[in-house]
Amino acid sequence: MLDRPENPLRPATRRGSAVPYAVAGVLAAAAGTAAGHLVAGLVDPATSPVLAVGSTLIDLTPTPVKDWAIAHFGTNDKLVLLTSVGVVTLVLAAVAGILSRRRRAVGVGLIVLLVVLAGAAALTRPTAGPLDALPALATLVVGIAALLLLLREADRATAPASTSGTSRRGFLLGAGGVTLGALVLGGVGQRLGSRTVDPSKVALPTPQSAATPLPTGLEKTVPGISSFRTPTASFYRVDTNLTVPQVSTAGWSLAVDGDVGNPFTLSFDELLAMPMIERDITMTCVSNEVGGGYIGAATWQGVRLTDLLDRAKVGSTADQILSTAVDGFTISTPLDVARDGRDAMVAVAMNGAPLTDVHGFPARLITPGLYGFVGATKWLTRLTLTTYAAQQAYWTKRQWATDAPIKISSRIDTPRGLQSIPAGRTVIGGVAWAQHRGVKGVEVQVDGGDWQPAKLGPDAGVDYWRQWYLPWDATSGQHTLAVRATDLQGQVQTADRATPFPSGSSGIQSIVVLVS
Ligand SMILES: Nc1nc2c(c(=O)[nH]1)N[C@H]1C(S)=C(S)[C@@H](COP(=O)(O)O)O[C@H]1N2
Ligand SMILES: [Mo]
Repeated sequence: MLDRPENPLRPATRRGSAVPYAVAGVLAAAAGTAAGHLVAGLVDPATSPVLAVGSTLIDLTPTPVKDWAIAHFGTNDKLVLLTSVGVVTLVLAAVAGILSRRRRAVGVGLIVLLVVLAGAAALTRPTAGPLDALPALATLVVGIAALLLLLREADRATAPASTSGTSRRGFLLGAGGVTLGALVLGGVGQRLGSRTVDPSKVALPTPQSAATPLPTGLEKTVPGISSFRTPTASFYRVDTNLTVPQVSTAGWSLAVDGDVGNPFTLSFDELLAMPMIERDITMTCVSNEVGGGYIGAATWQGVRLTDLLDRAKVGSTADQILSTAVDGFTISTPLDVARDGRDAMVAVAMNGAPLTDVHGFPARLITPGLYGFVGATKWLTRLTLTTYAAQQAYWTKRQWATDAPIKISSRIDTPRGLQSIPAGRTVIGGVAWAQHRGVKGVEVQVDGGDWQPAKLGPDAGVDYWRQWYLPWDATSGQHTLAVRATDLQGQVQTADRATPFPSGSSGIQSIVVLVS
């Protein structure tokens, strides 16, 4: 279409002639982004333009929108976000290309604006340093160079005089070259940026206070029930990070400071040299909906938080422990809760192995009984004793609760909602939790009838969940199953529904099964 003879008097209305300009914009953006990705691979993978913009959007997203995204996309929310940033960028780049056809400065200006936004995003991350501007600079230089080159070829290809294929070939060659360049730069950047730390090199000390061996769970006898201990590989993951921080133990340290008489900093080896405890603890995310999957149970090993606090000699004004991760993310833990005798710890191991990168290597906080966002800081690097009035953590600034004990709840694992099962004897089973208070009993209700007591699985302490099951003679038809738990103090799981925001969901899970 490009070399079709045209009416020289009306060049601007030729159909399709905007296409090379749109392509020029898109490819220039791709090449620039790829160059930025490469430089980010050398500096810090998280400063790659699309990632930096994505992280900034996560921080800026109002809580209701974030809740909606988590509810609709679940753990795909990050992929959806990055794809959206990419698509919007490419659409804007296409527009910039088309605008450049008439007013070069406008199109180029739009691209510059996009890069400036990406640069600003990278430079306003909590831990940003001057080097974090480099990916955006690379994006700018390569993006503008590619844009100007392709615009020149687009001009030639669409010029009224271009009736031969030569000029079109020039554009295609240019476009091909820029595409290839983008692929190479992006590919190398991806390789550089995906270097990972190797937690298996850490030699774990023997804990002074070991956990009692975990009893055998019901998973062998009740098919479909959650395993009593969640394997690390299937443990839920929740954090604000688009890329998993890769923290080497070599440069890592843990500082304890703020309102303390004796501030100190520990290297990783110094932390490992302290006495350690090992405990079975079930973690839950405040974003977990009733019946949801943001819960996992593991064995954790680490240094008692109170040992660190005692060594620092906490002052009299502090009411919270503000913990900071290597990327600047912060969590507040109420000081009185951390000191009430529960097994809060700076953990270095999960299920008998060093923490994995996604779960916070080399060290993280674990606070039994509190939702993760107020007690489970991953990639931990600082514990600051301060007040809620003086400093607010990430989620506190976003109006989430400061005091957030995990609510009593229970979940049906088997049968699954809307599952079709054959009539006859079957088993209803699942898990129930009331961390730090303990589960006394679980009851199941079939078709709105009486609450029937379920049988409980083994007990691994009040901070750990309980498996439960109830044999059931299923008759043909549609049935509604519900479950509720009671804690050791006799408090029954409420039927009152609450959303995860601001202090965790409540209500009773109810599922429908089809028996034939
Ligand atoms: N650094 C950091 N730590 C964090 C978070 C985070 O976003 N960044 N999220 C918290 C939340 S909301 C939860 S529920 C737990 C989840 O821990 P997991 O991913 O190991 O299951 O980590 C907590 N620690
Ligand atoms: Mo969470």
